[in-house]
Amino acid sequence: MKIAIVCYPTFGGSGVVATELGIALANRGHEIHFITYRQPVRLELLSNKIYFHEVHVPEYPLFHYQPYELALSSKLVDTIKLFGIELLHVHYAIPHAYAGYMAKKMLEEEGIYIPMVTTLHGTDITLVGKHPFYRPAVNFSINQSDIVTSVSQNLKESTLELFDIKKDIEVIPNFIDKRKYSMHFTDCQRSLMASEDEKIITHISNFRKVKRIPDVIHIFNKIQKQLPAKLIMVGEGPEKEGAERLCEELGLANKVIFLGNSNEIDRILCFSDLFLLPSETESFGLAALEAMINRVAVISSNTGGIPEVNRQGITGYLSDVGNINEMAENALKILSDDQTLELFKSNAAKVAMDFDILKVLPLYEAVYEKAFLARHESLQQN
Ligand code: GMT
Repeated sequence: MKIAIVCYPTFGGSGVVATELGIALANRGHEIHFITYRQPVRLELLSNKIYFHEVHVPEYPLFHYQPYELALSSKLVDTIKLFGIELLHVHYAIPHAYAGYMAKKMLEEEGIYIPMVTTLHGTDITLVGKHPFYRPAVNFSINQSDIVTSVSQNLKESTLELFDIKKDIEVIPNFIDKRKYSMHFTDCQRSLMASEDEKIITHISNFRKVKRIPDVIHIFNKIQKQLPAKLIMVGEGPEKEGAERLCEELGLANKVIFLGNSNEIDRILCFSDLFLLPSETESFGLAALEAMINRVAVISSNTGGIPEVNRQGITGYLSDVGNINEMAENALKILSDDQTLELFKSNAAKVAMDFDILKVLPLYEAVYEKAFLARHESLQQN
């Protein structure tokens, strides 16, 4: 099938999922067209089945806000016509489902009917989308999608609670491709980051408020008082500067390493023992799953869709948001004895395999097939 994928090209989870999905679909023989404002960070264009089409938004001084949705929907119309694209898959409702709907309508005027699948990722619903300024448009474009999917059961329930949705929402969880990780290297080079007796604790995110970065630091502070440890902080975002300051204040500067954004998170996770994800909310927690497949135990909050990924007492522990004392205690339970740590690490890798791409990809393919057939049936009826 010829499929256009619209996503954010940045380091956020939704863009990563969309990109990895596109690459995997191309490996299965589909022709994939990524349409976004920059080449997605995890996309390497070394396949004749993968195309990237950049959306340009020319600056015009009259506009206080440059109209990205308009440029995106025009680009969709042109690309869909030029390449004979058969299905549109938009990741993240804002503004992608809205722009996709406009493109569909413009194409219909020309007798081209294209089904649209919308995948909800989390903040498009729970943080941004529900705001009264956006809600009517988000509600409308979700209902206008031919098929709607969400990345967790919890996100499906939140969407039904927060919006007036008339469509069924299919849950298709996020996924990982173990083969990608195990192919790269065998030597984790742990010694680059810590001495032999130190445990390595990692956090990866876009450093926004919702990630509760100060909690990460405070949990680590409590852990390192009990056993030698290093904290590796990966990512960039508005909370990073404050986090660096907090580390200084707590006297942790030489125990916390800020690495910035990285394309090598598998390399970092490879030498990590524990992953911290104390988020305020998280529709799924892809970063935790990526940690787990790399044999890293997870200490997280019990919010949103995280319990669908991190299993209490098996792959790690979950606590109420903000309960940093319990999170630190649980971290110490896992870290203080090698046998226990090894058990949690191997459990994490085992449970992560429930989300293997080979299990999840056919679910998306089935959805595409369904959307395609439904579109054709409705055309025949009219
Ligand atoms: O919060 C982020 O890290 C970015 C955000 C995004 O939209 O890219 O992530 C959301 O989508 C990810 C992929 O489906 C999920 O794993 C994250 O849990 C979700 N973030 C939130 O719900 C806060």
